[in-house]
Amino acid sequence: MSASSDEAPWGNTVLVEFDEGIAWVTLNRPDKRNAMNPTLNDEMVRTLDALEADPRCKVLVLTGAGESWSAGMDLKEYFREVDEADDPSVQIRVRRASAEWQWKRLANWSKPTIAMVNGWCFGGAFTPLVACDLAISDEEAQYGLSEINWGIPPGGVVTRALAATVSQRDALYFIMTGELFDGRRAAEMRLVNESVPADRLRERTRELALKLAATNPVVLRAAKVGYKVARDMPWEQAEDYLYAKFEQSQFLDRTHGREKGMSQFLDDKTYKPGLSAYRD
Ligand code: ACO
Ligand code: V55
Repeated sequence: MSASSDEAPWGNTVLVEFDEGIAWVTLNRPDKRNAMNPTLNDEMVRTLDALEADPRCKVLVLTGAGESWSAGMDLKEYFREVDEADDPSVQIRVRRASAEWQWKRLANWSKPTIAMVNGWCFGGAFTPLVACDLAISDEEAQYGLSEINWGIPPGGVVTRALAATVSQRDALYFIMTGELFDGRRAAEMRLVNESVPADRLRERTRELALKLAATNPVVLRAAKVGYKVARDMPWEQAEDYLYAKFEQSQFLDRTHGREKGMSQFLDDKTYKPGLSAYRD
């Protein structure tokens, strides 16, 4: 594993390690339980932009340093200090950086993304959680839509993200009570794909990440972006758009995976997807 270099665009609040095509991106304010302050938000914007162009990153895993994934928005630096500044332009700038990485860039990122939830996940942290394509949680991780306890309704797109993943019953229950729930419950309500014991978290996430890292990146991008964009479209438009994606990926795939796959099955008879779907 190679650690971040000195000239890296990420700074102290974000760590990046490269490992066989996986970029392990760690929110790194463990003393503040990885609460997201304006500095971290700025560094995450730069990190995502840098990794998008970095061939060492084929898949991104987002995790947290220490015992927390993220304690949500930094109550002091993101809320109180911005209120005290009493300057709309500060609020606009700070909110923009937050949205830019937590969902605008992350949700439509060109490479696969996995949230590896290793501990606390509160409030604003639900946005990057849902923006990641897939999520694996520690069974014991604790989740909370704690806003109600702070005298604020969930803001940003927290509630919108929740509506894209869990049922209305679960969403409203946890939004309105602020009660905590664990990783098992998060998996049950499909907020995350699965939950595993803490000692298996990294291994299971790595296994999934390596599978994605070995998949044709052009086709993977068309498939995931296609899903995310088409799910909000009328059917007629979705069909036309998905065919456009279909042809676009054929055009962009310099490895000609589609033609090769068909030829291996139809002509050479060397490949049966049902038996060896992920072989070259
Ligand atoms: N914003 C700012 N600082 C935070 C945050 C936060 N969201 N979460 C933790 N911290 C800071 C604490 O103030 C403390 O700082 P200090 O050492 O300078 O006093 C430090 O992180 C450690 O926090 P503790 O509470 O001492 O850690 P503990 O392990 O006992 O508890 C826990 C961790 C449960 C995460 C607790 O800190 C907590 O409840 N945090 C708030 C979580 C929350 O509700 N976030 C949602 C905010 S609203 C939103 O995101 C929109
Ligand atoms: C929240 C998150 C925000 C915000 C206001 O509920 C509230 C959390 C990510 O931005 O601007």
